[in-house]
Amino acid sequence: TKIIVATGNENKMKEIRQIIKRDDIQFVSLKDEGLSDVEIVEDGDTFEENAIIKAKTIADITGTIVIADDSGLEVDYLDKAPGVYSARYMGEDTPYTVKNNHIIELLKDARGVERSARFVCVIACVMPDGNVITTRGTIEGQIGYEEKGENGFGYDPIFYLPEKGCTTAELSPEDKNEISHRGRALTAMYKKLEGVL
Ligand code: ITT
Repeated sequence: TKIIVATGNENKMKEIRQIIKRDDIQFVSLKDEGLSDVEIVEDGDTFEENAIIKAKTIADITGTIVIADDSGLEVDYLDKAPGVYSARYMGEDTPYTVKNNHIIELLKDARGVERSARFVCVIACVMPDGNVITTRGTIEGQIGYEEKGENGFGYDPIFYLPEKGCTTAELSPEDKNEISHRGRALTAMYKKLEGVL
């Protein structure tokens, strides 16, 4: 079964392929399908809304199974910002090291549990008959005091896991996928689809 992933984010694509490793499922990207130029208006207020918008926009064109991932970082001290605006925070083209150090600076007076944060991932799936399913996964952590680690992408270098004593950027891809918001949301989606694919 071919499943189109309505994303332009190569890092997500890589993780999705690592999380669900099955010979009978091929995840293809918008780029693979020549659909990179399709305009997707991500104007929802929630991860669920945006994931559905992305998957539906592509499914309306292809009529095939499409999934989308809408995700982000919620920092409690910042009233859950950047949240659904995680990709656009400080501008889409601002390097992540700048965004990460800005968040560290905003939290300079926060200590311990005041630094709590979570990654959220919602996977939406649109079936050829128009049926829509969503699943959500989260991982709880804290904002670190400095960037650490070279793995992962985006906010991973500042997402510290107290119980592991490291950031998600210091975990191997396998270890991150095992516990991550994306790993959890996508595994839950796979379980829902297993019967119908
Ligand atoms: P698509 O909409 O094309 O899928 P995007 O990068 O714009 O790609 P989102 O709107 O869902 O995707 O934004 C998610 C952002 O949240 C992403 O760009 C990262 O900055 C951050 N993020 C999500 N998952 C993450 C992870 O596992 N590690 C680090 N940062 C993550």
